[in-house]
Amino acid sequence: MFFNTICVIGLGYIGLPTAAMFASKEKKVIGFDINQHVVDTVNSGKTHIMEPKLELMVKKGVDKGLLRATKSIEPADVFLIAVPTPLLTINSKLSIPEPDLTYIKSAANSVAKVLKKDNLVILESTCPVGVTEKMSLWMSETRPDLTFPHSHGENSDIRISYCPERVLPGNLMVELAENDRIIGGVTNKCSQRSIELYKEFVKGEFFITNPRTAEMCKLTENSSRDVQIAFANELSIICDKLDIDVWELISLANRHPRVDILKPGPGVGGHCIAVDPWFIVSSATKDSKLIKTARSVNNSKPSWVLKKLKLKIADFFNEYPEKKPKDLIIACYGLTFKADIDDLRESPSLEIASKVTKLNPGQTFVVEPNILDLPNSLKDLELIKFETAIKRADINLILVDHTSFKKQKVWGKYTIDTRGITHS
Ligand code: SAJ
Repeated sequence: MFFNTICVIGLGYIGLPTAAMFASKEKKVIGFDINQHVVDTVNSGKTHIMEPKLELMVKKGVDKGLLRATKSIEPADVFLIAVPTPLLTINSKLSIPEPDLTYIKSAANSVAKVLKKDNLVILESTCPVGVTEKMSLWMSETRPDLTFPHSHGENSDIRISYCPERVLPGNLMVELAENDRIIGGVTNKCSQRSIELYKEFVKGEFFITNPRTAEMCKLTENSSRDVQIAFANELSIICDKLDIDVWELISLANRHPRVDILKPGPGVGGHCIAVDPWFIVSSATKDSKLIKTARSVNNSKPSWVLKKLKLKIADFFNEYPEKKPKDLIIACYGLTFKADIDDLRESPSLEIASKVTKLNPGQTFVVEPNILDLPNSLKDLELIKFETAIKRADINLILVDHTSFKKQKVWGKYTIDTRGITHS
């Protein structure tokens, strides 16, 4: 075995579970994060992320002295980079959001400073095509005393690979072990080393390719899902116009042996599907028409939901003319970007809920069982319990299909169900 110590850079949704998984296999793991709160939380055997089975695994690793978090990158045998790649603000000329590689660049630079001959560096962060090769170049500039695979091939001192994760939040610890992995080594030896490492806990198959294909593979998987969700969202708008129940329609169409339509919703959130397609669009703008259109279909869904809400409010006052606008109570059910998680990143429900308060002259309630406090952008709203909201609200707006919401059988006439839970 060529490795004893693994340094995981970035203890977020991918880095922390991966670090905990290696520790569960008796490996020594150093977890690096720039955030002091994250470092302290992990070192106390707790987690800052809600994910089934994660906290127990972190606690075991910390208690056994195998997992330790730190704010400085230390020498190791393997460096696994799992830092965020957000989008920069809109590029004014093209209106295409550009990827922000600052975190990857800074991680590469810090890792380079402590590199030793025979180290393996794996990039797991989602990135535009070509970044792994660039990372090898950036590191070689910081460490001219070492050789790197982009220039020295199989004889290089350092091995570098791109190995994207494909785990689903909510089922992360299971998928981390069971999913197949794409291994994009800069050379074959880089790939072989990476497989040797992941074999510690991955039960799925390994598929070797080059870094560019591996990078594009990750982007393709998420863009494919985005395009399919856009189709479902477009159908929901068309069906509404044609007075057809979209949920019934999809379930009937899906009885065809080769049709499998996804579910419409209030829009697409999370830090992957709502972001990654832009990495393709920004690299090949003219040729990514469908991918770009899917993004705009999904991005426009929150406005459509708000239009439906305005119509519902008008219907409500037609039926109850004695009610005053300031007495209207609207309840929004769910803020997370999907069901049964606590993650609010890029959630369309956040945008919708904040706009509901602006168009509602009365009170707006929010029900979100998976968070304790509302984010700053929603401080004007009131976070309340489901039972109170369902009793008091005049209009219900269902934004997330949390399991607990599905237990409610009667929602009332003035309900907008963006997730189809009242139809199941
Ligand atoms: N959504 C719909 N309708 C659907 C399915 C999803 O509106 O039928 C919405 C969800 O509500 C959510 C968004 O799409 O707002 C994304 O949710 P998701 O469950 O499709 O995906 P994520 O973001 O939780 O995880 C995705 C996964 N990618 C694919 O399924 C191709 C996961 O495997 C990746 O590892 C992850 O992105 C990532 O980290 O890239």
